Amino acid sequence: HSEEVIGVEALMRWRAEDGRFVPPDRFIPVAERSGLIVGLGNWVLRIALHALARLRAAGYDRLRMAVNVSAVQFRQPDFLQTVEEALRDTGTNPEALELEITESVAALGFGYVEKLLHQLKSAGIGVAIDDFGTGFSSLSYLDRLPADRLKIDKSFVWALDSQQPGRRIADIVIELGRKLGMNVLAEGVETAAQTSLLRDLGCDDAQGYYFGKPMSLDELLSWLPAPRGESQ
Ligand code: G
Ligand code: MN
Repeated sequence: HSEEVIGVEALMRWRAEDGRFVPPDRFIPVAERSGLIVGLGNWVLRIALHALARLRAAGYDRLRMAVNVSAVQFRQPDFLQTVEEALRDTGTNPEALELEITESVAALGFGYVEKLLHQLKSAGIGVAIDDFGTGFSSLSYLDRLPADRLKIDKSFVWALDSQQPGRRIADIVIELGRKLGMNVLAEGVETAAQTSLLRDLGCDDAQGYYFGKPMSLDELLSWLPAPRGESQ
C-alpha cells in the first residue's frame, strides 16, 4: 500500500559449468531426494543472513529476509538449533528472519509441525506458508498453526487477469488469511492491474516481477531506494 520495500526472499540459483542456469524446480527435488538439501539449505540460510547483515549495515535496518525451507530440513531433529546457530553466528535479530514452508510439511504430522512452529514463534522467528492453495491443505490445521503469513500462490494471482471465476480463489485466500489473523502476501505479481485488484481485495503485501526481478545482492543494493535513515 505504501510502495515500501518490506523485505526480500533468498532464491537459490545454480550456474552449471557451461554457464547455463539449472532451474530450482529441477535441482531442488533432486537435492531433497538425496538429502543434500539439508546441507544446502543450511548454507543458503547463512548466506542469506550475511546478505541481510550487509543490507542492514547499509542502512536498510527494517528489511526482513525470507528463506525457503524444505520439508526435509524441517523434519531434522536439530532444525531449530541449526536456525538459532545461524542467527547467533551472523548476529541476526530473529524477528528479521522469516522461514517459508509449504503445505507439504503436513506430511510430517500435525503434532510435529504445530510444536515446531510454536518453538519458532517463541524464538521470535517468523513463519510464512508458501505457495498457499496448491498443496494438501487442511483448514482445521491451518486454524491452529501459529504462522504469521500466508503467501497466495502465483497461479491464483495470474488468474486475476481472467474473468470472474479466476478471481474467486485469490479473494477467498485473502479473506481466509485475514480471518485467521495472518498477513497475506501475493506472489508472482507482474502487472499494475493485478496490483490494484489485490489492493482492492484487501491483500496486505505483494512480491513479483512488477516490483523487482530476482537479482544479486550487489544489484539489490543499487536497486533499493536510498534508506530513509530512521533507525528503530
Ligand atoms: O526460479 P524461481 O524464482 O521461481 O524459484 C523460486 C522457487 O524455488 C521458490 O519459491 C522455492 O520453491 C524454490 N527455491 C529457491 N531457492 C530455494 C532454497 O534456498 N530452498 C528451497 N527449499 N527452495 C528454494
Ligand atoms: Mn518462496
